[in-house]
Amino acid sequence: MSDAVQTQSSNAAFTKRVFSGIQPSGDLHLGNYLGALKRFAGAQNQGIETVYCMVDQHAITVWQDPAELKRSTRELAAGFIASGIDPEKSILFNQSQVAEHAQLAWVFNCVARMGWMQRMTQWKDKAGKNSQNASLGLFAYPSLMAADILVYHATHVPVGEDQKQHLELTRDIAIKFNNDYGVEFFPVTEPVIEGAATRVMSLRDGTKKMSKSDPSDASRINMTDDADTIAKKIRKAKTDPEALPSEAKGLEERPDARNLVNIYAGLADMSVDEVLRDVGGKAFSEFKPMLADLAVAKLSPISTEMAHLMENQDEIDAILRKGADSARAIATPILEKTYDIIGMVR
Ligand code: AQP
Repeated sequence: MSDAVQTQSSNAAFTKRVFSGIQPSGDLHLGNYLGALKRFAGAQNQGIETVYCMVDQHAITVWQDPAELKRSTRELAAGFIASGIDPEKSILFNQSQVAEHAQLAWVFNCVARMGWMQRMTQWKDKAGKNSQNASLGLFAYPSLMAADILVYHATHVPVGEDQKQHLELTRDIAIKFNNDYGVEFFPVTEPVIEGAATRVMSLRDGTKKMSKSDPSDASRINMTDDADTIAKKIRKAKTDPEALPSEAKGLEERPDARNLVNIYAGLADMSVDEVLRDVGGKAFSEFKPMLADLAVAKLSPISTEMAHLMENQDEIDAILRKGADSARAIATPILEKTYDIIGMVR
């Protein structure tokens, strides 16, 4: 999609480093878990350097209640840790504590083009018909996201399918910067979007993604929902009257059914075909309780741990401060070098 010319063919010169972030803009849900958190822990446990961030500056691109933003940031940190992110192994912090993100974002605002931003589907979806009234920050969101990633020279970014377009824009910004200044300074980041549930859909509409901002709480499973609530939401999830097929292609025209099977596959670490080999031919009245049991078994230990961690908020704050110090140790020299490349006197 870009006006940038692709010249950099590999990231061979860069050490493999993973970066990803989540907005503290509401309650974490099953989409965030399967599309992001679960895979973040996977990358950490492969021994790769991992940097994970609560992107509070992204959250304020739409209005956030200040007290609620603080609570959500700490709860999100608890969600990361309860999902297996170990602050001793990964760098874990909130974005606003590392000023280099916003500083590099300004540079990228001057590299990225208005037309690139205007094409972003998230901008079109979130700003809607009222775009003149949307914040400038919401428009420039992908530029800050590029800075989040590139200020660490991150080479790999695990995200859900919904973030693919923003990552392509991150690549375009890196390529244009490198071309404009005749350097190979920023890596051309690889999106890591794999597995069965990289796009978890709404339980009320299998064509819409599960989202924190959906006004219907029944559309999503929150990570803090108790067992009864999870079972009730799955029981009420939209489906169709047919039994489950025994092969994935039988789900092609059945978005609601496909979503529930995808969720099962994501939670069980199975492929969709493996799930259908076991449950093909079953009615939803039989499959839904199986899915509810699996969801409760996987999510309950996480929500219990989150509640436990939230009892000691000072400890969470200390973890985030320490993580921010480690993040700055990587980001500061990269920003300094960027300033030098673009000709800022230091
Ligand atoms: N439905 C989803 N399926 C798979 N992955 C998802 N992610 C979000 N929703 C799904 C992944 O979670 C990570 C963090 O997302 P985010 O909170 O930073 O932003 P978002 O994508 O805008 O999430 P929401 O829930 O839709 O928030 P709102 O409603 O506030 O916009 C990303 O890796 C994302 O891919």
